Amino acid sequence: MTRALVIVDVQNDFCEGGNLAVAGAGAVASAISRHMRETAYDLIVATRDYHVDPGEHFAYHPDYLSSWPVHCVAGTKGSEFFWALDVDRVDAMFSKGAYAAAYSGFEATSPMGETLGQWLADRGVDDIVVVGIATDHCIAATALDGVRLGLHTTVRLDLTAGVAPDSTELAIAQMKEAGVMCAGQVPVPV
Ligand code: VGL
Repeated sequence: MTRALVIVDVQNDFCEGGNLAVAGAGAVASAISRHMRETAYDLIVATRDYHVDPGEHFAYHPDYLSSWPVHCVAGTKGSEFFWALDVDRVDAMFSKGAYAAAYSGFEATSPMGETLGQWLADRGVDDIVVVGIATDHCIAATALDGVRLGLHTTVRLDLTAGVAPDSTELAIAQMKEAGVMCAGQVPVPV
């Protein structure tokens, strides 16, 4: 098996102090960096939400389900990776969401224009471990696409943070139903 770690959206705006902060996200960033030091992966990739004008994905009165406060605008501090994420270990970076909502990391493309799925396939990756933010949105969408693409897909719940408990629980049930391996426990933010 060729195994890749897929780090989803560990960006300033999703961490404490950001425009769409998810409780516990900063601690998850540190835990992912520790995990990278302790675990051997063939490849490590990171995705980022990178919005220019994503239409109704942004709203002044967001519902926090399908519309959100302005976040991860391309070129702003909020779109940068959170400081505690050790980006030196990342082999390739993929951006998504310029002109429309894009929850799945598989909608993201490299600076060369390759999709994440193509990039992984070209390198023979058949096993992915998905970590990052947010469990109930971008993690779930990425893991479900991983299974659809025929990849052995694991989510390390202990290396994720969710927007809300109910939608996180629902997302975990949907992922398990689809054949995603869900390992570890959802962290309880302090
Ligand atoms: C995300 C809400 C809006 C995520 C992105 O990364 O899970 N959540 N945009």
